[in-house]
Amino acid sequence: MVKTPFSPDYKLSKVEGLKERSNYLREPVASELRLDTNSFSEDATQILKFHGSYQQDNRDNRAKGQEKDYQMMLRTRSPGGFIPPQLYLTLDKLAAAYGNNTLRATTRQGFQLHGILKKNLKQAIAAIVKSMGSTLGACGDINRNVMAPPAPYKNRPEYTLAWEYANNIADLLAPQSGAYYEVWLDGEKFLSAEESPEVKAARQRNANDVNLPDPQEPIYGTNFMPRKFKIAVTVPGDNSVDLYSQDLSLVVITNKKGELQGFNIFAGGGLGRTHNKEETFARVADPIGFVDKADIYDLVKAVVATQRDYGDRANRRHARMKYLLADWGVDSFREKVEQYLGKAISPAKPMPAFKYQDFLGWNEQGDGKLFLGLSVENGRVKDEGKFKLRTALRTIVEQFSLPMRLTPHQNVLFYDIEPNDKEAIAKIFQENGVEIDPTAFDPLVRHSMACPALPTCGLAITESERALPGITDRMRVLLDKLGLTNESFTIRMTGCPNGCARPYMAELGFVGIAPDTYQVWLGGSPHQTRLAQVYQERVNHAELEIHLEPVFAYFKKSRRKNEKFGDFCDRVGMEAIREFVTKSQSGETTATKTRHRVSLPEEIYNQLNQAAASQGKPISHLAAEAIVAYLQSQ
Ligand code: SRM
Ligand code: SF4
Repeated sequence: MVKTPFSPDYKLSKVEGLKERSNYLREPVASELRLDTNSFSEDATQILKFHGSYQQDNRDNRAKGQEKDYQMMLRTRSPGGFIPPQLYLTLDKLAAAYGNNTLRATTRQGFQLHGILKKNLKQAIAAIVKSMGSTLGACGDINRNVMAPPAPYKNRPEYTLAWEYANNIADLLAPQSGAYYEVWLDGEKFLSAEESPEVKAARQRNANDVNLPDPQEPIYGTNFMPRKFKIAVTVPGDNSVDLYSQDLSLVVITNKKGELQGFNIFAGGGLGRTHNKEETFARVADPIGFVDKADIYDLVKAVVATQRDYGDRANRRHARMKYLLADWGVDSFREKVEQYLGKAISPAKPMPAFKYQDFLGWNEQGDGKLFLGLSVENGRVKDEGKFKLRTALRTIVEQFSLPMRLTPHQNVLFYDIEPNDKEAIAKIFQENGVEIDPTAFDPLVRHSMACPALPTCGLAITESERALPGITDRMRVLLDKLGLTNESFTIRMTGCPNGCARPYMAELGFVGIAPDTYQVWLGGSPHQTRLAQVYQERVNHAELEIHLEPVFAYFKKSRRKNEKFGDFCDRVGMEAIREFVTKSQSGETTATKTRHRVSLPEEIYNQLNQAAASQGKPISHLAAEAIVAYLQSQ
């Protein structure tokens, strides 16, 4: 039984009962899997999540009076985004045999397969496990995929340490009961790698009530966590993992010789919100302090135990750990963690400022070999017309047996590449119509992310992945029109307020709140170190330009030298932006005054058009320049 925190009449949510009765995540999944049905019951779908699968239906195929087109999504648990070559080839085969012919790199460094029928789920999961992969704990009220910077710098020990600890923490917090292997592999246990003895000992170590009296699941007990729980490990200065959005972030601290000293700790980030429910909010993590390397697993357990025992198990909308920090304050939270840890947490060690990194293009990895970071638009690995990304990745893995790291920005990185193979690899991409030079992309596309939303996500209110490419194009047209041609910023879009593509950390965020309608967020930092703010509550998809052109015009007019768009919006604030926009829409500023049409003879129009094209300017700009020059010369 879980401890019930706040009041004697504490009423557990329904999911708590399902977890408790599931016999450590076995039922009703195991029984329903044997039934000849197209779908799982609602109770089974809740437990199925812990096994790394969501029941979905293709929302494009919904028709009144007909059964939904049920299909399963599968998500890998891939600490630090590691995908060994044999696993990649298996995922690729599964996408073709059982899925929708695509793979999708996620914002937490996993791969998702969509479109798997219930009858094929067991074969699919078994194949993943037999190829050194896993889906266990990729979803559900449990520790999720542990993130780490994907860069394989072999000459920078802090990067190697981040991978090692991401892996070990994933092992430490993996479910122990064996249910997963019973359900999907008929009890056969395949492990990708032996767990480190240090991790095993840390799991069993029990001081200060940190473990539960539960021999099967000493850390989680029968009820697991109150809600999903997310951890990242990173290195000083590297914010590729979006560390402020995690429940718990650890930053590797080394000495000058590159030897591990311990970790700076951040806690209490989380982005999920519910529309019109003020009590739900996005929150950035707070710095908690520094913990010596010898205590790091105990610290992780202490934070997990704090959330396990005090997180809200009655109201799932208030159940993420960020609400404990918000309700208690950082100091009380730290004190509670210290009680479980049995010692004080030291003040944090100094660190450089965190920066956004995406590691794209060809890079040296520090041991004579190379790595290649590849931009994958919205993470979707597919073949479409002449663009054959899936074929290219498969061919490269087959020929060169390269390991892969998925990045937190839905991109793919190959590493351990022999310099002699560089040309052959580049040729495979070229033959399959895939651009690998990151500077060849519009940086707006390179730095954008969208969640899947429609048609697979059951919670989607608007389009996201299918809408964002058109919207980044429209933003580029606007910027060009205003003479901001070289400007770029992070754009992130989600089909609902849950925030799966972390839009609240972006410089420009679009969050679906009603059909075809987005909330627009501005002012996140270019390095994802602060939250954005709501600029407009509801903007129809077709009217984004009306609300954004004046903001870009204001930015152009009033930015400081080299100031980035997100920093500008944050500095001037939403009120000033809205005021400027209102004035400009009513014609009071020069930025976007009402424009008048002027007719031109066709020949002159054609000449102007050609001149505009050759100068790379919008025709209206060139015409305005010419007329202003003429009038001034009079
Ligand atoms: Fe997410 C639920 C997709 C990262 C916050 N997320 C979902 C579901 C499973 C919908 C559902 O519950 O039925 C989505 C499946 C869509 C589909 O068709 O595949 C979904 N989330 C994703 C992915 C695939 C988005 C992507 O573009 O890559 C990401 C998978 C990551 C992974 O490999 O584990 C994904 N989700 C995130 C993140 C970002 C992160 O973790 O860094 C967040 C915000 C951070 C956070 O958790 O605070 C996020 N997803 C949510 C939430 C809101 C949680 C909350 O605290 O309120 C939900 C809904 C829920 O849990 O009730 C959700
Ligand atoms: Fe689905 Fe919403 Fe997440 Fe997008 S943000 S994948 S719409 S839950």
